[in-house]
Amino acid sequence: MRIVEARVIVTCPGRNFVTLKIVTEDGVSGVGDATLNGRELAVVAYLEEHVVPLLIGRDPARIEDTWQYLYKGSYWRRGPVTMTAIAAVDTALWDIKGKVAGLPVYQLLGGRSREGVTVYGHANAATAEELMPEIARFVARGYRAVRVQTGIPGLSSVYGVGHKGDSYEPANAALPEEAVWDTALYLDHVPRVFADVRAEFGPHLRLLHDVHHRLTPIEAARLGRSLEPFALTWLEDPVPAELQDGFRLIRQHTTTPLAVGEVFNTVWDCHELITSQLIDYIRTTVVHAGGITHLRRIFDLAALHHVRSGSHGATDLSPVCMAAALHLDLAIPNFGLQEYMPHPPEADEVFPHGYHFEDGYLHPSETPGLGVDIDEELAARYPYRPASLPVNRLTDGTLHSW
Ligand code: EZ4
Ligand code: CO
Repeated sequence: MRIVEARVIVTCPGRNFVTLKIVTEDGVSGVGDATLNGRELAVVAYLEEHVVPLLIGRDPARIEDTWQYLYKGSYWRRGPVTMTAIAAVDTALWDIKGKVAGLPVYQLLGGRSREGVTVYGHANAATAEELMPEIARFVARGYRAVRVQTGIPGLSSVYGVGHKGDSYEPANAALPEEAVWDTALYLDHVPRVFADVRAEFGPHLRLLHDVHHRLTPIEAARLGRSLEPFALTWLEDPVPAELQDGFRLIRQHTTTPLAVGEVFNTVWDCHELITSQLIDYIRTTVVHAGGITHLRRIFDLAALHHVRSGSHGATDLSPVCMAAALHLDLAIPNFGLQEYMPHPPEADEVFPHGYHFEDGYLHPSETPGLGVDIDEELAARYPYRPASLPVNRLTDGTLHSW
């Protein structure tokens, strides 16, 4: 069997998504997510100009060989654009393999290791008063874990805190919006919020918090220590993680569990974090870390070092990525948690899928392959719109990050 066609589909049902669809000579097709938030068209060009010509005529069954060919054969290894493109190919080939075998992809990965995929939702609120009902909404719907983010008194906007409702969209303007950040105000406020949340919801609800890379290691150590009484499941992205050694310092000072990895694209971004046991959860996911094939490799290394998975699952990862992530989540021995931000209805319509939420768990589709597709006619009705993530400046104007 040969690949005869590979199409790159760009659509914006509520937000931008890039999808690769690979078609074989027998008419079997597979899909892969290729969305890189705010840099979508760079991946489109990489795929159309450099990858699609290499796919035509190849055997779609050779998933590992194709992965190695695209990774090693380009000379320029790694990087988010390259790895997102490779992920899309890899995901589509797993979809095809499942369809040809007549099995859901998790069966090809070793079968189920659990009954369902435990997910966490996002409770965001501008103020502490609005926060409690938001968390209660998730509890009422059966969520076992909730990420808690709030506004900070004295700061007019805070990344990761959206409007009321299920989905927020940080990539909100064609050119990046700019916000002001103050670490002292943040470090003072967050422990008070978690004290209130624990007082209201008791000791058993699993709570998470995302720092979005805004602290230095010693600041993060202080935050982690001040949150210890509230027993978080994880503190996410405490520092920018180019320097893996930074986590060593945080680790010396706090027992608050650490999660990182949504911006990583290969195992080389986290091998030190994992092998030195500097983190507790690795947040790499299918679309940005080289597809199912490479993510499995990262998770296997993590399993050897007491690190569990905690894959990124924000709305800029398409339902195709979510479907693929769920198959892997169900199969691996060291699954931890899966982030889940439901997509807006128009995105769910463009990407018909069989995975579903029930009682705090997501369940992948039982249909052969990934159990997700793209409705290309509908997708064509939502043209691409440039959208960027915001940036933060300190009060004196210094560029910070998110
Ligand atoms: O900032 O998906 O944990 N989730 C997050 C997300 C990310 C966006 C970036 O594209 O931090 O909101
Ligand atoms: Co995050």
